Amino acid sequence: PQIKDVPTKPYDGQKPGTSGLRKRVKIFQQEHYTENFVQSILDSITAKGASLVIGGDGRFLVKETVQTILRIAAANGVAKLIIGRDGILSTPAASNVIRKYKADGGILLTASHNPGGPNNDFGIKYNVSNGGPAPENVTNKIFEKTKTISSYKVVEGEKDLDLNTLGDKEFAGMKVQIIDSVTDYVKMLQEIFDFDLIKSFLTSRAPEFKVLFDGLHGVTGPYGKAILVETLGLPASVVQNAVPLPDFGGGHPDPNLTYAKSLVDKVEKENIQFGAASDGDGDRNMIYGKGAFVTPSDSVAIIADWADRIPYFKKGGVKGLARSMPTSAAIDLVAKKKGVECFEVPTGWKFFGNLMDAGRLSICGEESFGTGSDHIREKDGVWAIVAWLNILAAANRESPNELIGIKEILQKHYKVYGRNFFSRYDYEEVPSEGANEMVDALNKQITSKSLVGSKFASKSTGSAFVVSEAYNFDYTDPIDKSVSKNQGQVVRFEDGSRVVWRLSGTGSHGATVRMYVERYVEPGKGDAELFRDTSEGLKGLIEVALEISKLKEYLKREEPTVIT
Ligand code: VG1
Ligand code: CO
Repeated sequence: PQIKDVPTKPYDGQKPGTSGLRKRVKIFQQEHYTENFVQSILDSITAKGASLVIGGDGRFLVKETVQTILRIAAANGVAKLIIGRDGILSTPAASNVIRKYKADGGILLTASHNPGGPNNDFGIKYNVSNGGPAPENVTNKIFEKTKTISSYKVVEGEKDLDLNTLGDKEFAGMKVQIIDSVTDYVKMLQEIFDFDLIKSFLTSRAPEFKVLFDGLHGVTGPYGKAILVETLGLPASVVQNAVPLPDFGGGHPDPNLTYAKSLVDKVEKENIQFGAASDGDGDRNMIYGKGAFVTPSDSVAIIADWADRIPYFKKGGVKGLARSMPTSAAIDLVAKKKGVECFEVPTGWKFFGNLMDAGRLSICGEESFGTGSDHIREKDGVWAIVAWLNILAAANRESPNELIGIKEILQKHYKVYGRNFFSRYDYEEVPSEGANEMVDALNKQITSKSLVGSKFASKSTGSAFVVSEAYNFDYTDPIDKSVSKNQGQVVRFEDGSRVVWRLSGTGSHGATVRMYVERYVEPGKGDAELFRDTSEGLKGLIEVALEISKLKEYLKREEPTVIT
């Protein structure tokens, strides 16, 4: 094959964010833009002789980018590419394939839950050999390379490779294996969960206990079908929006109450006890049954609490638990009761990997609809959904005289542990200037210690909050001691409530401000307090949070874009 050095110039702004490089498709389509980034990845690892996994969420530009990667990888002496059929692998499936095939890493083509299509977003993310997102020392190296790149290598005169037929092939002297996107993943889940128990529960309770899965036209449709229909024997109608589309059918493939409305409406209308959805690349999940929404912070705490009903944890035990900093402390309470370690890491799944590799972390989650465990090194939407089915099946086996649904599990949990009311307000695509000024002002209040001891009262509820602590969250990785600074501003109050502000690291343009509010209610407060509506339970605290940050003035926004 003919290898050519193509001269190029650096592009600004190729810094990987919370989860890879995410930009508008049009940006990636600029001459040499994608090539520069791919070459910079290969220059940051030992590309020669490496085996890499390639797959994406099926969005617009994935197939073309796989062909680009084939040409650049072959020219750089990569030994083997393992590619999902048609270039498709969900993010968790890719993490599994990297681990199972002992690959050196993987390039994942996804912008996750961001909309797709020619006028929307694309993304490229590098994962390392443990199957997890590259840690900051690697992403920093990639970014440095993008700033000085002057040429990239490419093979010329090769036809596009057929990505649709499975099996071993060759491309310009490099080995290529096209694998089924779903098979290995389903096998993995079968080793983790009690599928016999789930199946017998769903079959015996079929008319009253209905299930609905919504793929939101992202990558998980075929995975959902393989599990729910082919493995668990449910009718094909339990899976909707299951065909992956390059533009996700024009939707926003993010499983929350706003964007997964197709699921929420049907669950309510048809009295469905178990509804679930996943995002564009399959790593997020939402659990939603008739009249019962599970916040992701509660979800991970409940999975941890019931873990011994899941064969994988029954066998291996639960070594430790963890959450990202803005996630509610519901899981901390479970860790305390079980007597296991609990870690608080910065936002982004890459921070869990070291703890898992060191054998100190089994189950973890983020408030952003991310839940997972050490079975792989990414959050895993379909895993979380099957975990819930496994827990519900076990709970019903233990109480055969009543039907236990999501609501009953939640209420039982609150009665034992109390409830961490939690909500996130997102202000999307606000002017960066205003966002930065708001953060600076918060930092000033933190350094001057002016907040501590101050009392803020809500005008509408009359409840008062006294600040006990205010700080900027820094993290030192307990395993490799690497330090990540400025991960968000935190204000804590004497009653245990907390507010956090952060700038998003996944947006494709403009700034996005996230404000997270949490208020804990003890189990002894009684059902009326514990089972309140989230927005009611948090009303006073949200007013106080807006007052402390002067958010409306800085961002010039009255209302958030999305509330989760
Ligand atoms: C967001 C979430 C974060 C998550 C990240 C990637 O990041 O807040 O918890 O890990 O998305 O998820 P940010 O920086 O925008 O707040 V995914 O499903 O987009 O890979
Ligand atoms: Co995602």
